[in-house]
Amino acid sequence: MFDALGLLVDFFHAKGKGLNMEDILSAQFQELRDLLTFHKMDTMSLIETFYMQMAEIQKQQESTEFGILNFRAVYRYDSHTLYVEVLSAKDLIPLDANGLSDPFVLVQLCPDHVFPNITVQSTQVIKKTLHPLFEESFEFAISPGECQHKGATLLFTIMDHDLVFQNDFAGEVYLAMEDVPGVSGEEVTGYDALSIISLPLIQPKHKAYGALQILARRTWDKEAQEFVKKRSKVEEQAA
Ligand SMILES: [Ca+2]
Repeated sequence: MFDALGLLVDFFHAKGKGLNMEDILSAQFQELRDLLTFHKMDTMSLIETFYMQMAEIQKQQESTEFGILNFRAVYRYDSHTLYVEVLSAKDLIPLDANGLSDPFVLVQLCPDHVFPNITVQSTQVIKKTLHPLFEESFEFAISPGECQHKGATLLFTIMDHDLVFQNDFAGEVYLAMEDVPGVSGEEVTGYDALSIISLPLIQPKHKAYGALQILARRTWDKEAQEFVKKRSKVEEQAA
């Protein structure tokens, strides 16, 4: 008798050289379980999940396809202040006809509902380079509770400034606040002694599976739609 399932199992198994059957089933099960969990979540939790997923995707990226951002970040419990120093970037993608870009970096704390009073800050524009040196410092007054909130994320958006046309998107860098030195309450030595964090830029094609798609389906929910619209704008700028 023709045994389709048996063939399929053999195919994936590849006589022990291929994928483990347990892995195949558990990956599918995991996906389904995530989907069911997401459906039950309220919109705020889904937005928090989106940032957690992006920070996780960021951690898996080793490629430098869109360049690298170098920065320092530290949270000080004594002053309830997050200090961020945007140092430099290298190997950014050229977004101008001259084969260069005019990069600047937006520094932002996400999600908005966790940091409602924090405005987006920006570096200066560095003209005509793919290896900009920014060396600019920013401070954010936030509580330890906000830092430890589910999904709390430090987000850098690297843009190419354009005088005539809309600014172009060069990439994003996500860092979960829980990974910022000092957030867990540990002693942090002098600011200058802090090591530089170097992370590759990612683009929206590194899409978070799940949370964003489910938010998009909530057409009746104003907050979900606003969030999806904001993310769509980033995707358009990246196109
Ligand atoms: Ca430009």
